Amino acid sequence: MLVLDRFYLIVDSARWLDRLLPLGLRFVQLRVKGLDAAARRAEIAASIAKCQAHGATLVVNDFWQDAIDLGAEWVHLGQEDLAEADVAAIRRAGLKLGISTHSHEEIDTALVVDPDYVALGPVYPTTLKVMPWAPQGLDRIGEWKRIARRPLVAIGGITLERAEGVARAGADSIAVISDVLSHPDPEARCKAWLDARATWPRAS
Ligand code: TZP
Ligand code: MG
Repeated sequence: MLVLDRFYLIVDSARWLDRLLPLGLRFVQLRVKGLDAAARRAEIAASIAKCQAHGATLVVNDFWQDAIDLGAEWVHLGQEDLAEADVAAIRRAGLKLGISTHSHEEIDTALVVDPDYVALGPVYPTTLKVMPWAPQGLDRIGEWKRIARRPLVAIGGITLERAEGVARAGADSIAVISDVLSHPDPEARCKAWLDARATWPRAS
């Protein structure tokens, strides 16, 4: 089975990468919203180049056609994106695919396209995204692992203090936004995550 880095940072701009990649980040998602096409493609291209220069892997959120055109390795899709995406084209281009899920129906839908990971969220309450789903809690992680039978990414409201519990519950990788990017010292916080992840037990 594919092994994901246990720390998965999500950034909203390529500028974060100059600051955080030198710390040893290995798995990063670029999640840009609200840019015009040219600005968005420039962000994606810059992020791919920066990650390549540091031996890190970039996952492009939402914009699967840009990800193909610009030579990304991974794309991440939500359920609405998945409904409109050409998954066959993504696969033909050799990209790996991660999919967000929040309910049993959504994981059933996700598994039809045989994704390389499934993300479950929000594990805890998150302020970053307005969502109709109640926090999933840790028990859901074990359940999702059994259903998904592939790498599981846990996301939503996960702080460094909560991370070990999330890993123990079975998450293969933990995706984080605000605990790092809204921290007064993002570099120090990112480094603390990178150090901590080596100490987490693997559930299976
Ligand atoms: N999908 C589910 S929760 C979430 C997304 C994009 C936001 C995660 O952000 P944070 O700050 O780590 O809670
Ligand atoms: Mg999306």
